[in-house]
Amino acid sequence: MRSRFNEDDWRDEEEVRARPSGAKKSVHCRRKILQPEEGNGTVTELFPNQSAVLLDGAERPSLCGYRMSTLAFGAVNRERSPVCAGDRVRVEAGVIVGRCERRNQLIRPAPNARDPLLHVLAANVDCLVIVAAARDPEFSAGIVDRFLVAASTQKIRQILCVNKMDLLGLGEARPWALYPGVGVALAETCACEGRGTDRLEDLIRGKTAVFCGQSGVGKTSLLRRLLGDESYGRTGAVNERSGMGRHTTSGAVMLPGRDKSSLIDTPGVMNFGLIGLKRGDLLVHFPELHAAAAKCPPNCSHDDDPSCRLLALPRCASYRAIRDSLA
Ligand SMILES: Nc1nc2c(ncn2[C@@H]2O[C@H](COP(=O)(O)OP(=O)(O)OP(=O)(O)O)[C@@H](O)[C@H]2O)c(=O)[nH]1
Ligand SMILES: [Mg+2]
Ligand SMILES: [Zn+2]
Repeated sequence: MRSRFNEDDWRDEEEVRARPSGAKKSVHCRRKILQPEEGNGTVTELFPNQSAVLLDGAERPSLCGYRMSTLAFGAVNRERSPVCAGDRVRVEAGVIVGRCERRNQLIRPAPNARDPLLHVLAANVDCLVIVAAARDPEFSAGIVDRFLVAASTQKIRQILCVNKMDLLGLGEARPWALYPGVGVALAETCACEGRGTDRLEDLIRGKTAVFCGQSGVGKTSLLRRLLGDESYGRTGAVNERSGMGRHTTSGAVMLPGRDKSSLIDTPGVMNFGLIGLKRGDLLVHFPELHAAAAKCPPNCSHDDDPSCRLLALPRCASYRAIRDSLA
């Protein structure tokens, strides 16, 4: 799938950020991205015209509005909301007056072509837990690899969690078994019975971890286990909106985990935008392919040359599909 965002979206934002302050006096000149040390709280969840912010040292998040005259938003970038889960912000008298520079961010492609705005799902995370299901929905290496590339480009530690292991029969193939060999930590879990979640807990101890993946793979169910909170994400047996016995997460939410970890639950997504990533810069995010390419014939395009060293490697098809989707 082709990402709708091109490099120009990214560059526009960079340019505005880089504009020396005072260069052009306008109504927007008070709007700037703050330095990390200017923040005094972390955004945990978004609501219409408000965000929940956990102020440093506070026990619980509080709802805060926005001071649009000082928030770097709208004229300065093209984001759908002024802040996102995980953002460090400056709060004064219960109002968010500024947002701090992000150390990383995960941007979701816009759901439709008419929406020109960026949707930042989460920011400032230590690890991305890509949740997939062994079955129901079927495991898709293509989706996992896109998430892995997104994490790698943002220098976020990659963890793959394959959930619903109870649905896999004994001796059945595990196409995800290759990932530990390419530097991705792997946990195999069954959120229903709580199997394998100890390993996952070890991997994210003390970290800010964002849980992403397709809808229905079990992200919220895993968080319920990791939080030790049976009620998290449940609205009772029947979903009040759909009338079905199912509850889908509608927006990102950051929750305090055990051992000083912070866990971010997100709605099911198929993809992250690989914004600003050029075709020629993709290979390095597939470390085993990158290493193999050193032995390819000179100027190998990694396409049809039978002596291409990538051909025999399991993630070659994934690499090519992502490469061909990039501008
Ligand atoms: N068999 C089995 N079912 C599971 C497991 N984990 C979760 N489920 C079921 O899968 C369904 C979806 O689980 P959720 O935790 O809501 O999935 P999600 O990834 O949060 O979904 P979205 O919020 O829509 O993105 C629910 O019916 C769960 O009971 C598991 O380990 N095994
Ligand atoms: Mg969910
Ligand atoms: Zn090659």
